[in-house]
Amino acid sequence: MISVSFVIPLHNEEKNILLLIRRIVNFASNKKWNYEIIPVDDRSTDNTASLLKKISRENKRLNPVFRKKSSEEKGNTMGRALLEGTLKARGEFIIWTMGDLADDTSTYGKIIDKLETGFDLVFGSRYMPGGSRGNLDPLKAFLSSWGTLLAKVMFGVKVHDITNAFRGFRKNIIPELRLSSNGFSISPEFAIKAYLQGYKLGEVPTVYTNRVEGVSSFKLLKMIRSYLKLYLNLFYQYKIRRQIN
Ligand SMILES: Nc1nc2c(ncn2[C@@H]2O[C@H](COP(=O)(O)OP(=O)(O)OP(=O)(O)O)[C@@H](O)[C@H]2O)c(=O)[nH]1
Ligand SMILES: [Mg+2]
Repeated sequence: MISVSFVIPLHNEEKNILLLIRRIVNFASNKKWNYEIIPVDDRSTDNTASLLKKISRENKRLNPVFRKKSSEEKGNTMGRALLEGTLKARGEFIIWTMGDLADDTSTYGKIIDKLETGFDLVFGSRYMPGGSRGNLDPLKAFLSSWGTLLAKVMFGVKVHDITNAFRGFRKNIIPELRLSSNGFSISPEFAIKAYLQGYKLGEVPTVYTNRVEGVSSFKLLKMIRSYLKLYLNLFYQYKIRRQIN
């Protein structure tokens, strides 16, 4: 039985993907984990897909997904990719880790250790003591801390970093949450819903590294708009409608 599934969202990461997979393989083999890696490519126009096809023929632990954009999908679809990879995953524990080498490999072990002590969702946290946002640019740092602060004020979520998609969780919590964000808002949506449904949230410190290679998919205004829309919807759904009913 597979115990850990790594799910990696990818869009045009030909310069990063091989190194990331090598790092995961080294880490998970050293730990003697029974693991699989599910890279989820979304319409990359570089060599990401062909590289994935080649290496997955050589390594049976790789189980890639190649998404085709459906007609109603617009813009960034990282959220959909992460969910699709998660549904395909066979592990008891899932780790979402980014395809641009942003996440510190040594955090994988800390996440799994914490999940094994009974937590349901464990964040790689840049903002808790011991964590660091590294060289993340100040505007993004502001936005990401603001996203976490607002979730604390509006919903009472107590962890320090919910906007980082880097996290691990028990696969069996996913169906009940009915996550629906297409893009980057999947990160706060997952955290807020899991908290409100009573799951046990934990965090471990991690050090973030800004991408060195490849092109960013980050769009500031779209991100702010989608976060606000998400938070207001969840507030209505969980705080107002439930009180009326
Ligand atoms: N499957 C999929 N992955 C995506 C999509 N957009 C971005 N990604 C991946 O999601 C991860 C995060 O995207 P990034 O472009 O790094 O976004 P960011 O971290 O906000 O910005 P930078 O790191 O500064 O570039 C990376 O692994 C991307 O390859 C998408 O539409 N589909
Ligand atoms: Mg990134």
